[in-house]
Amino acid sequence: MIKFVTSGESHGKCLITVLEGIPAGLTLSVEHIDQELFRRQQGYGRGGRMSIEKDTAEIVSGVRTGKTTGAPITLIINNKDWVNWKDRKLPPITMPRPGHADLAGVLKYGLKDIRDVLERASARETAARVAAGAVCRKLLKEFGLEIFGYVTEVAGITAVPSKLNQRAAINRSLLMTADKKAENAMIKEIERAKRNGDSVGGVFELKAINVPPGLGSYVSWSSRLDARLACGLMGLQAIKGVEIGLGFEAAKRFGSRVHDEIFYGKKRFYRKTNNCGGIEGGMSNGETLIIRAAMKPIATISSPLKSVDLGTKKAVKAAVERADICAVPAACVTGEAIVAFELANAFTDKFGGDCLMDVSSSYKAYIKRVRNT
Ligand code: EPS
Repeated sequence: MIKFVTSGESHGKCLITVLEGIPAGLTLSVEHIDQELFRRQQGYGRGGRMSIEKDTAEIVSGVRTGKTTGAPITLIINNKDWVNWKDRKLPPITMPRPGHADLAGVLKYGLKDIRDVLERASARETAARVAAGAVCRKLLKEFGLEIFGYVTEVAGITAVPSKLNQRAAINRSLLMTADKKAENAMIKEIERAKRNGDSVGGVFELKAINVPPGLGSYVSWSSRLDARLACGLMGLQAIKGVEIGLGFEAAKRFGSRVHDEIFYGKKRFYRKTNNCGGIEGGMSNGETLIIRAAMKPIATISSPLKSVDLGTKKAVKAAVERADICAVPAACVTGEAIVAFELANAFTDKFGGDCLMDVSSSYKAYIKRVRNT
């Protein structure tokens, strides 16, 4: 089983990830992780913080001579902005922002200053998750599994689905969407939100290819791959909905228009449709995984909403902090990392192994058996 914990605050010294359960023998370099950290920092509509930070990871344990040893891997990302914050005498924040962790956070932990909540609740933490996901991605790549995502909607502007798979165009796009016309309209909406002191959300889609059948299990609710993916993605800041395959649309149709018929050819079972998003009975079925997540607009808005002061209980306007106007592409990159983690976890559950060689022989034996079924 692979597990990880992150620690660190948005304006603290650093973010830390401790990742356990990665088999020994995996080639791992900092460049691989940094490439993903760089991707997370991109996207139209980001706030001022992204021009301060240049996220890079330091590997401080679990890797020797460029290979994992099987021991917990510790990754550190320094916050460049920390030097600007460490000696600041800041007044307490007492005006909770609707939509943020502020109010429930101070009530739950008995705190007086919202800053004690927001420092950890901030999506800055997702950098640490992307670092963990980058290692998981590297492991999955050894077996041909790849994960990629793209933005399908920003501020209600929807991209044309047929254009969305073009990976080179996605990489070039300011909003991780290959539909140029939609991208321009999305940018206009982000600009409008900026002028109005507002923020926007959106939807991103994630795909995982070359996933073998049988990851996850129907035998227990908590082993179901769809449950694990949904849990991971709902754990991402600002995510309010997750769909797999047709998702909510499936509920509207007759069964005959939903379920993917089974065919056999070239020594494998296959489907001509993929409405189930590659998961049946809580297990991967060998087709591409298709997952969508909906992100609400960023909670900090510079034309603030009504709130109540924690001390005086008088009506006030909510606090305004530096923030992004749109962070959907960053959430998409983090979503890829989350899917990588959940798949690597399900993969090592299935194929086990303390070292890559063991995982590999178990994987090959399984694929051979499945092919002969
Ligand atoms: C973020 C860093 C943060 C925010 C944002 C995400 O930096 P700062 O607070 O210094 O501007 O830009 O997080 C939020 C606004 C939030 O409320 O979660 C990052 O690195 O992605």
